[in-house]
Amino acid sequence: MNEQSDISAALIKALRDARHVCILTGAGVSAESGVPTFRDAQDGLWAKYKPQELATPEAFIKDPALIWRWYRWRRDLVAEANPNPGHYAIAELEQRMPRLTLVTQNVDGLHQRAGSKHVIEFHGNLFDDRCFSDRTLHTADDSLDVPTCPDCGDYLRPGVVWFGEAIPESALNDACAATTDCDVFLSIGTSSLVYPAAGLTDLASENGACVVEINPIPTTHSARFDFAIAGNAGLVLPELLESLAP
Ligand code: BV8
Repeated sequence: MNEQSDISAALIKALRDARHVCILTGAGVSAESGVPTFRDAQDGLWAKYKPQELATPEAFIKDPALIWRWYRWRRDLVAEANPNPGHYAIAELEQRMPRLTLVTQNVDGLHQRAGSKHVIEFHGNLFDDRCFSDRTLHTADDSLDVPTCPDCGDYLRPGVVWFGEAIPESALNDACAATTDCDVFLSIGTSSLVYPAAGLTDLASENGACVVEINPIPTTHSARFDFAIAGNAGLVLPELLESLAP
């Protein structure tokens, strides 16, 4: 059944009047593309691991071959996935809004494949291969269980930000500047558990933005939002787009 989401007239007005909209997305936006979220139980071989325990430099140092197997499994899974209506609606919003900044915690590249032009990849990109020592970009030899850097011989690693690692400076600065400046901040498909990304909502609110959560399940932060829309991104965002049409 195509239930109408509770998109209020006040929210539509705030979006229509907005000079600058900032969007933060999390794994929930890719869930409808078949990409498991960080809280979903993993299947098969990976069921016995927790993503939070694998996505760390310590796990990589302990068993680089295991970590490469996990990321190659995720790369194959994402390569088979397609953007969903939620991704496309965000890309369309970027065309319609006077200014829209998209900050994503997702590393799957689906926003770019859906047509979003300017994406701040807060946690890096799954498909980048970087030298473990100096983070320079390279192309891994996939015939090797653990590819090495052609410059220094150290291991290559996926170009994502692991737990305990700093957010890339430019991504952090650009995301904070946009969050501070925006009039409306949409937090979509995130449990708001991972920092510093989860702190952007408070930063937006403290700087006077109207803050909106879109998530089928209430989060620990839901009460902090001016609007909390209970629904799947792939349903709510196209409806939001339609409500904005003149
Ligand atoms: C940092 C890339 C400091 C990797 C990811 C001890 C030591 C150091 C740091 C810490 C520490 N303790 C805590 C911290 C901070 C830590 C943190 O926040 N930990 C949490 C667990 C408490 N943060 C960090 O470590 C960060 N760095 O603090 O550095 C520093 C500073 C200077 C110098 C050195 C260090 C780095 C965090 C980045 C981690 N990397 N990803 C990879 O992908 O392999 S995070 C990972 O979680 C993904 O990016 C994911 O997107 C992100 C957040 O999760 P969500 O996106 O919210 O996904 P989740 O599954 O949780 O929720 C999905 C939601 O979607 C749910 O609410 C669900 O209801 C909803 N949903 C489902 N379906 C839909 C939907 N919504 C809409 N529509 C649907 N259809």
